[in-house]
Amino acid sequence: MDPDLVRLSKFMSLVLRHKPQEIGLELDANGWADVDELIARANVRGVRLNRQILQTVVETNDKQRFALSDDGTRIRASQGHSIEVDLALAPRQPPEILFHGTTSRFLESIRRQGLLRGKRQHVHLSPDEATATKVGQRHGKPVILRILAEQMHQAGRQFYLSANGVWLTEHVPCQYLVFPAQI
Ligand code: HQG
Repeated sequence: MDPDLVRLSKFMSLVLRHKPQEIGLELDANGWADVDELIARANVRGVRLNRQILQTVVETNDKQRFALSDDGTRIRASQGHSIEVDLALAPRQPPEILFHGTTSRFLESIRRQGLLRGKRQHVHLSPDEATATKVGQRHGKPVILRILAEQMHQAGRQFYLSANGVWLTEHVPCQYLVFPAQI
């Protein structure tokens, strides 16, 4: 991704996932912001954004982090929020196994408490090992955990699939985690 677009993606992640108040933006209950308002408020803060650039950020984003409403007037982050929003995702049957990329310094705590959502609204799970590896690499040398998702689901725990392919759940208790053998 072009460095200017990466910078804008980070800015948009900040205001659409974590701190809309930083630019005086309001999100609705489902996490949507008005596109014209976002552009105007960004420009007041010196962030050069217009309709066309925003469209390019949405379309070229490496993880498809943002979604526009069908009529193109609203935008939201597809996942990753720390503020309370209701993405109104329908519960979905997960595949048998999902993956979570993390790093070794978190393992002791994960063994005790399972996967916690921390500041975010959900625990984020990946559909394949390659994606989980990239997620884990953000924290250090990646360690990939397997999640017995189908068993969790059968036990009544809900899963959601974000618009950009990230599986979301509230908490993964230890009994559904499989740690790599060498650790
Ligand atoms: C760890 C990126 C100690 C967890 C990615 C992770 C993802 C625990 C870290 C999205 C724990 C949280 C989210 C426990 C979990 N004790 N540590 N009990 N349970 N952890 O960044 O999943 O680029 O909040 O393993 O692609 O790494 O932002 O979550 O290492 O989809 O779009 O606590 O962020 O997307 O870290 O990543 P994060 P994550 P974006």
